[in-house]
Amino acid sequence: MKRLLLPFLFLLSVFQIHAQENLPADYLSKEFHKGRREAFRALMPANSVALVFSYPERVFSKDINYNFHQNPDLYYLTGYKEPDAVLLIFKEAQGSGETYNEVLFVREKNAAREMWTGRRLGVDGTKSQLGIATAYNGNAFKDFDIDFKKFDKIIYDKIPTDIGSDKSESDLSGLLQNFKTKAGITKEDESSLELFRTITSTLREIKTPEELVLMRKTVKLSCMAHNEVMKAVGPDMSENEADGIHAYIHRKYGAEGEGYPPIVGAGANGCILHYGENNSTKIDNQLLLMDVGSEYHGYSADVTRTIPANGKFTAEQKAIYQLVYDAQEAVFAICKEGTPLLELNNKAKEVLANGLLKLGIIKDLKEVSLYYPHSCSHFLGLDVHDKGNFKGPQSLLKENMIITVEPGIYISANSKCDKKWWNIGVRIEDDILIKKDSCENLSVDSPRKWDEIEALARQKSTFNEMKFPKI
Ligand SMILES: [Mn+2]
Repeated sequence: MKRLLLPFLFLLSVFQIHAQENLPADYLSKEFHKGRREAFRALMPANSVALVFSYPERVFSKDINYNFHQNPDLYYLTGYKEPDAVLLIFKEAQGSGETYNEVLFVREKNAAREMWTGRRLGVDGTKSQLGIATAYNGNAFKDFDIDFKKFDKIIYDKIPTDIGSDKSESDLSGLLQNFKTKAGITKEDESSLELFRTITSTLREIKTPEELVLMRKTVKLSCMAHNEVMKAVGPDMSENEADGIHAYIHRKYGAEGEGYPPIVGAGANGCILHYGENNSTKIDNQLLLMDVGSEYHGYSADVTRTIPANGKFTAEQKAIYQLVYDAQEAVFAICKEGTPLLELNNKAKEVLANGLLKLGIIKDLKEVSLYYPHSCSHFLGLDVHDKGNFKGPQSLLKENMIITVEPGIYISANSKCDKKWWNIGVRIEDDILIKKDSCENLSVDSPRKWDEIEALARQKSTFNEMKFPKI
């Protein structure tokens, strides 16, 4: 018997993809996700059900997809990181006998597929690692015994219409189609979408202690990356190389990648708000604007620093830089619980307008939007532009919100001012934790004052010593 069993076991092991070892030890805990589902349920109306689908996979090149990025709402509620999934949360317990109040449908284990496209948690892993007691394979959703008509409210997010299908019941397209059929949805119900947005925004705009640990980490390591580039940068460096140093430092400290496409623009490129080509081969003696933040276990930093490539600000660059700095300081001073969100941008705009007038760059305060066309703040968290309730003037800052404060001035060539100001683009962006009577700058580890930046730029970076063969 033993002799027969051994080859059999060996065969089994060939087709088994083993669980991964040496994973980070600081992922959000299953207790965190359970707590978030309970908080979600508490905000649901009586006799309701909510559905949260995974994000679609997207094509990068023919038969190759982009690295999958989970829907932050589903990640927040479950920790599940794979595509083709749907979570159901019920307000009240369902079923008779063994009841349940949540169900997660996941990708089925498949050794052959896992050898090609990576490990799958499967039903058992979902139960043991994510602590979700009721989990099924996606193909069971079609016949899952649920009468959607008995609920007073079905809560769901916008249903994507531009996704591919593998013609199975269990991919995202199949799950969505079966949901629409089972629930008799022919057109999205606006009030359902609104309710979904309100609940997820209400939860996600306030960070829990576990989230704050990860937010502090992602922001701190992004600061380390900015500092290293400040030391390493020189006129001969390309934008893309500076971008690459950020990416390397992020990964060195354990981040999965970046929370958004990095903006690394020199001179004129720094005046383009969402510049993303990062392909200028030389920074030259220009200002380099870097809006780069890591993503660490799902949480995004959003930090911008603007530095002189040769290590010294010119008089004009310094004047603009100081003005943006002053605007940021003025906003920090009112960042605390109870301040209306709209006040932040009003304050930034007021300081910038007065400063530009004083420098003779504008003739009328209203012209400030020529050079400061965006707004000052947004929520920050799992999404770089995170969810949060914004309902006009009555929306106030609350304790444990995290927002950005990011005033900027962008004077592109041919602007109607003295040409000595042209191609100066400055943004300074910090990540701010709101407290009861004040705020805490989480990105304090990267210098913001012009003289501190110049001092750091005089230091040598490890990257300056690295020599690679010429090709
Ligand atoms: Mn931002």
